[in-house]
Amino acid sequence: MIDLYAAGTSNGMRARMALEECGLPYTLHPVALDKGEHKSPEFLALNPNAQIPVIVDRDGPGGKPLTLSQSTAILIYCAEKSGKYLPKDGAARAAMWQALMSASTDITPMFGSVNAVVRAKEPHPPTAQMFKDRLRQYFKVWDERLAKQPYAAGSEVSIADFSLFAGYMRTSGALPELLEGLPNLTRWAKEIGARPAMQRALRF
Ligand SMILES: N[C@@H](CCC(=O)N[C@@H](CS)C(=O)NCC(=O)O)C(=O)O
Repeated sequence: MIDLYAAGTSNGMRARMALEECGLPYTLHPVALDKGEHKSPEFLALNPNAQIPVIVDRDGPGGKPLTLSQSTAILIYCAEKSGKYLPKDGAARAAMWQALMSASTDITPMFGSVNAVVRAKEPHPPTAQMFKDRLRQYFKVWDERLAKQPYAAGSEVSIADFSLFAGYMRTSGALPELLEGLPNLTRWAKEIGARPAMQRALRF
């Protein structure tokens, strides 16, 4: 059994998507960020960075408990543990790492940067616009890629799709204008979002 400590942010969703899609049994422990629950001594013992998500796998490698933070590390851990959503072929796997890194390290942090600037005590519109333009550009490239292939990393669903979908979902809620006029990305998002495991993962 795995314990998941998370909230409904893109990083929290990414970890829950990993568990749901990989079919690993888990218990969700919601962490109320607005109440500062991620700064409690109990939570800091799990992640001294005071950030969700965290998982504790009581049956980790070698049968020992394992505590893991970083949503993309959790995604990879669940895929390896279940043997799912990691392409076997070397070239397909390399394409998957590239897609995964783009989704996890370009999209989500850029979304976070826009939010941070917009919500700052002294908002700075030109900086916010710069980050928004960058995020839009990333999604445009994704749209072009998805015109040529059905899934984020090629012809099969992989953990890159789950990572990208987490960023897509948060953007569609907060900055929907950045996703307008991107038909291939929209087609892909409809398909990935209709997966039953994805629907369960989004219910925070
Ligand atoms: N790189 C980390 C980022 C984790 C992160 O930024 N978590 C945010 C929520 S999305 C958080 O816990 N923020 C609370 C805070 O920083 O005070 C990951 O992918 O898990």
